[in-house]
Amino acid sequence: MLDIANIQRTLDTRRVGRRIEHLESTTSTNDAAWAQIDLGGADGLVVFAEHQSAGRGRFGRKWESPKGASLLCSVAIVDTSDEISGGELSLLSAVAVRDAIARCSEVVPTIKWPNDLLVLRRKLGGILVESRANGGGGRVYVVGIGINCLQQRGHISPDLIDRATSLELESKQKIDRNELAAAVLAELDGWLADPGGWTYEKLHRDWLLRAEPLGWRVRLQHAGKIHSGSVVDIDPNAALVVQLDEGGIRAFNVADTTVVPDDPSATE
Ligand code: BT5
Repeated sequence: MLDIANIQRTLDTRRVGRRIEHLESTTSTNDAAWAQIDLGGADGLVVFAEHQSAGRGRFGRKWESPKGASLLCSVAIVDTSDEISGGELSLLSAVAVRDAIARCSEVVPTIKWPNDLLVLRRKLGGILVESRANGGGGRVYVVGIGINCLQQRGHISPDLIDRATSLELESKQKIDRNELAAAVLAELDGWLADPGGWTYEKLHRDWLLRAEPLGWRVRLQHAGKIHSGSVVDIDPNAALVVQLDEGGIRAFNVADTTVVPDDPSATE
């Protein structure tokens, strides 16, 4: 079990982690965060869980997590005055989680668009950003983060075994989930406590430095069609900007695009 008192003791954040909830089991930490948002006053709320019965990824995909082995967490951000865009939140979440992992372990994951954390092409973690309009103006976001921590090979389901990994499998050091949890919150807070304190240019540069190098070949499914090309940039909506083989440059949005693996054993 995570030790929330221990996490709170080491935490020196201004926004993220103002309130922390810890559940032994839930359907999804994102659901638990949305339920709190409906009650009000949830900006900066963090929900951790040891187990999810219906953990989700993008487009209704499943997120697997054997009990107690992952870091499962959702952060609520109530942005009443549009200080931050959904695209920026998506980009900074990936940068923050990648930096937290690099800070607490000898593992340095690469960001794969839109929000995967990979180690040598195997998925170590994923991030799901959900949002709604806020009744009083602006938007509300839930940033759901799943990081595989203590999984041994036997904990990973057979269809994921060749494309998923964990910190335990990638590192000789012992993994301290409390330290990682505190680092994730601190890194997120570094961006979110003062959204006016950094520019999109900085975020863009930081994301590109941590992501797969530009020029990577990609196949994307969008509006029922497959497009292939080379990645040339990321834009402020966190859309992937691709030089298409069919000609032209086009931005593909996170919300309606999936990456189609060339190799069926690769990550989605
Ligand atoms: C993601 O979706 O990668 C976002 C995952 C976010 C999970 C967190 S856990 C806390 C919070 N509460 C939730 O309910 N969700 C968030 P996507 O890009 O759609 O990737 C999903 C795909 O990753 C699946 O279809 C599998 O192929 C693969 N997958 C599932 N579980 C995995 C795991 N534990 N490790 C690596 N890959 C996994």
